[in-house]
Amino acid sequence: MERQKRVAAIHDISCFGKCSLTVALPLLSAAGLETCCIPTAVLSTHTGGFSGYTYRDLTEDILPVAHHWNSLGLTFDAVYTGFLGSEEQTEIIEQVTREIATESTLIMVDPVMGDDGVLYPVFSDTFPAAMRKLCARAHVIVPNMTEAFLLLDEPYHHGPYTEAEISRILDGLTTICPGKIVLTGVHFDEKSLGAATFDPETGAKEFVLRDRVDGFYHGTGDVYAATLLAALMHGFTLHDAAGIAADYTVLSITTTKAMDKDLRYGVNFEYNLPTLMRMLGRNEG
Ligand code: PXL
Repeated sequence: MERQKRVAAIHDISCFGKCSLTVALPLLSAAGLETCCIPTAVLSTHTGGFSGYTYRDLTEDILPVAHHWNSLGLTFDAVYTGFLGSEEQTEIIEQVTREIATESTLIMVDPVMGDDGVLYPVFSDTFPAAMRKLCARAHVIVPNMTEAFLLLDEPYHHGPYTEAEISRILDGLTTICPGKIVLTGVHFDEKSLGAATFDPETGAKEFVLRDRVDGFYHGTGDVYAATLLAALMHGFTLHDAAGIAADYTVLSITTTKAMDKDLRYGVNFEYNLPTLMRMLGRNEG
């Protein structure tokens, strides 16, 4: 049997609303990966559309977890970071990667900061600059359009975008992250939506577009990023992994749309997990 790959997911736990760790862990497990986690904060719900949520910042707990793992000699095939509980955590996560990542560890940073041109309310205006530094240590970053503009310190605009603009944004992001880039929320018209990828190894800029499903479905960025990582861990190329992530995200959205439920409650990514396993080639037996 092949060696099982081990991933450390570093995100918040939103106890209700399906995003961050409650999405990443089950998706990565379904992909056959050993999943470990460092929670960055605990919230009663995510911040997207709920009011009155609880918020416990776990900044102080992060490094002790990494020290302990280090003392146990644990190694990781990937470290995957998402929503961070405080600005200080961006530096702490850099230290964590120094402790638990080896030369062969893939560091994937989803620079979770905002949506629809708006910084999430828990972050201050200085957060994007701090996130920029963390992206410099990543082998893969997965910003959405809002996060890309924040990282580039440029004013957001809604799209549709042109190929030339997306290409320019990818070029800008290469000055922030030396690794692979998967830019989500890319669209050239109102009918489609997808991602643009840049692979510094080949220099290729490619697009992965799918039919747009109307509506704002919460947590889809996390479904996309976790599935992307799962596919990369299974050896798919960046472009193919971006395609699998797009297909699985669309599937989760269309399943949710058919259920007609409160969109703040997250997408039904669970229903199609057997399909994800097949997409990743885990359908034998
Ligand atoms: O899905 C990104 C995310 C993660 N964690 C928290 C959030 C959000 C988006 O709103 O609020 C707490």
